[in-house]
Amino acid sequence: MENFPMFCNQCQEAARGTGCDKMGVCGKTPETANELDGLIARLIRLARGAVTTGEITPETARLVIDGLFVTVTNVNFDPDSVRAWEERVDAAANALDAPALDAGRCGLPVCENEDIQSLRELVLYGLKGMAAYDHHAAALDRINPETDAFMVRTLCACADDTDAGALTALAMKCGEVSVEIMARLDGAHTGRYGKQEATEVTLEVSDKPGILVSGHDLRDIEDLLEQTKGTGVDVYTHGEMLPTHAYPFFKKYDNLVGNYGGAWFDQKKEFASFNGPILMTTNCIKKPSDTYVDRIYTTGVVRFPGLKHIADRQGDGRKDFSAIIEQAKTCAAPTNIETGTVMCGFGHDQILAVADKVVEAVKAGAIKRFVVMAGCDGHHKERQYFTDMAEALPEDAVILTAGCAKFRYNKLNLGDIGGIPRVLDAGQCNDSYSLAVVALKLTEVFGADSVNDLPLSFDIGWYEQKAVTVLLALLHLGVTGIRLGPTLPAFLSPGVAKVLVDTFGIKGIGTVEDDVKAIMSGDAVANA
Ligand code: SF4
Ligand code: SF3
Repeated sequence: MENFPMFCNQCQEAARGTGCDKMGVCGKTPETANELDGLIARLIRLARGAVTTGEITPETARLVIDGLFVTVTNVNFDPDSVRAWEERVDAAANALDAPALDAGRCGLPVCENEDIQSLRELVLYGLKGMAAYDHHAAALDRINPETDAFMVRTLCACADDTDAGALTALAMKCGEVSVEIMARLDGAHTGRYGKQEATEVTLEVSDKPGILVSGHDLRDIEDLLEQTKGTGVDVYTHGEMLPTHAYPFFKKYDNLVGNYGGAWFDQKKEFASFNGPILMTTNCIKKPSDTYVDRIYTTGVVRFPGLKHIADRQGDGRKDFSAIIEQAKTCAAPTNIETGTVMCGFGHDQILAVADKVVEAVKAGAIKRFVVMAGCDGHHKERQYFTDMAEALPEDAVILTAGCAKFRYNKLNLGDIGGIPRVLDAGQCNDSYSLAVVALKLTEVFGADSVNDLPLSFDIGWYEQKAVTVLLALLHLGVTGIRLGPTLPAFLSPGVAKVLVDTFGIKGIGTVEDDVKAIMSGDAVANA
C-alpha cells in the first residue's frame, strides 16, 4: 500500500475488485482520498475523546455523523472543503484533549490482521450509511440522542483492539440500530409530507425553463418549490428525488412538473440536455462536463471543486435558492429525452392499503413470489443482469424495490397482477425501511414463523455505503439467502466473506436463467 498514492475499497466499483490505488474510479483524486481518510482518522480521535471523557454532546455527535456522511462515495470531491471539516474536528478533539491516532488504511488504525481490518471496514462503512440516513432525518428535525451516541461509541470501538467476535457483534448491532434510524427517517418523511400515494409521473418536459433536483433531500426541494412558485420556472426530479411526486404535500406545487432522466451514473448525458440549472442535494455527483459546469450547484455536504455552493439554512429558515432561480430564467427549456410516465409511491402505507388484495392474490396463486430487487445502480455492464432478471421473472412474480437500482427496469412496463403493479417502488434508498415493514407485515398475515418462510427472495444491487447499512439491517432482521451483485464487496476478506456465506447464506448473483429458476422454486434458504 505504501507504494501507491491512495487506497479506497468502500464501493462496488473499487478498481479490479480490490481497491482504487492510483485514482478513484469515481473520480476521487489521491489528494481528496487522503484528506477523506484523514477526516476519518480525526473523527475516530474525536469519538475516542468523547467516549473517554464521557462527553458525547449533541454537537460532537452531529459533527461525527455529518463528517462520516462527507466520506460516503460521490458526496465530496473537494480537498479544501474536507480540510475545513478536518479543522473543525481537530478543534473539537483538541478541546477534549484526545490523543492523536496513528492511522493506516481507510483512516483506521494500522492493522496487520486482514480479517480484523475487513470487519473494521464493514463496521465503518455501515456507520457511514447510517450517518447518511441520520443526516436526512436530522434535516427534518428527527434526532435520537441514543442512536447518535451509539454511532460515536461504535466508531470508537471499531478502531480499538477489538477481536473478531466483538467486531462481528458490533456489525450486527449496527444493523439493529439502522432499523431505528431508517424508521425515524420514514417517520420524518411521512410526518412532514404525508403518506406516499401511488402516482404516475410524466417523463416529458414543459416549454418553460426548469431546475433539476438530484440527490435525496426532500427539505431542499421543498424550499426550492416554495421559492419558484409563480416565477415561471418549472422543477423536475432526477434519480432518487423521483418519489417527491408521491407525497401529498408536494402535489400542491403546479410547477413540480415531472422526472427527467434516470440513475446517477447517466448524469453527464442527461444534465447536458436539461439545459437549465441542476441542484445536487446529496450523493451521487460525478465530475461535471463543460456542457453544464456553469449551471450545476451543490448544497449541504456535497462538494466539487469550482462549483457554486448554496449555503446551509439557518435554524428553521429556508435555504436561499435565488441564484439558481435567476439563472434558470435565462436558460432554454429542457430537451425532451423520453416519453410516457413512470409509477412511484408504493411506500409501506400504500402497499399495506392493498394488503388484502395481495394476500388474496397469493392465496389464489396469482402471485407466486415477491422479489426484493432494491439497492443501487452503477456503471458495470454486469448490472444488465437486473434488467434481464426483471424481464425474465414470470408474470406471477412481483418486484419490490427502493433506491436507484430500479432505474434498470422501472420503465419496462411489466404489467400488473389484478391491478397490483408488478414493480412496486417504495421510493429512495432512504425508504428501504418500507420494504422491511412490508416483509414483516406479510410474515404476520401469512402466519409465517419468519421472513424466510415467505414466498420472498432478495436480489440486491449495491454500490455505496448506504447499501451496506441496509444489508446489515436485513441480516439483523434475520433474512437469509440474500443475493448480492454485481460483485461482492472488495472489503470482505476471504475469511469474513466465508462467515457471511456460512452464517447468512449470502451469495453473489449467478446467471439470469439459473437465478430465476432458483428464486421461483424458493431457494432463499435451501441454497445457502
Ligand atoms: Fe474507488 Fe469507490 Fe473509493 Fe471511489 S469510492 S475511490 S470508486 S472504491
Ligand atoms: Fe443511488 Fe447513489 Fe446508492 Fe440512493 S444515488 S441508492 S447509488
